[in-house]
Amino acid sequence: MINLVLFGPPGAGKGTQAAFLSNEYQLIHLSTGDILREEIAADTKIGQIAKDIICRGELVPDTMVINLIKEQMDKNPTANGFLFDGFPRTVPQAEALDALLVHYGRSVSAMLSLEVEKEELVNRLMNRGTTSGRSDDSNRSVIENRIEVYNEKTAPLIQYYQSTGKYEAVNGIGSIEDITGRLKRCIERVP
Ligand code: B4P
Repeated sequence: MINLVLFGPPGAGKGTQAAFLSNEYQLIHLSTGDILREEIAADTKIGQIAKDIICRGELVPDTMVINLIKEQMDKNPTANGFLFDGFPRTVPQAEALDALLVHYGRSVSAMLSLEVEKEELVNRLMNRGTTSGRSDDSNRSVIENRIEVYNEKTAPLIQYYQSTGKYEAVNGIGSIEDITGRLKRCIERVP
């Protein structure tokens, strides 16, 4: 049973790679970005709160995303494993994930960190913004804010997972297939 954290800055390719990996390893794909966008589309209370925060490129409150992840895990008690995409994004989220997994007798198997430099991230997201309809992808200053928020609040998780020996850096530049291959080689080394 494996539980993977797919990590990286905005636009690193987490969502893109998660689709292949969850299928290949029969894992439940949990993307907090996708879940929040569903809440926004359904105009729920959570969606109404998240909408403006996402538009500005900030992070939604920890308790909100932790509860959303818990709900999804509770719905899938017999899952083969989970692929967490875009979660955790803060140290309190990582601590909450560890506690949730302990509750199910599981733990994080590996944290796979896609490494892509800033200019490439901005280009990819601006490019996606031309077709995605995502408000957070269509404005350069919002994209740059997302990257700053990542550096300030999310990048410290690298140290968090390094300290437990779970961190694996993966070059996120190249063709989508090549990057999938790199990620699969890391997953196959997971004990
Ligand atoms: P996410 O949905 O997680 O947004 P993301 O970081 O842009 O996704 P990703 O990196 O997966 O991009 P993708 O693969 O699609 O979050 C959106 C917002 O929700 C956050 O800013 C935050 O406000 C909120 N949120 C989400 N989770 C949260 C949490 N845990 N706590 C608090 N707030 C949270 O790739 C991007 C583009 O690159 C695509 O167009 C893709 O086609 C392209 N691409 C991918 N791989 C490529 C490659 N190898 N070469 C060229 N292009 C590539």
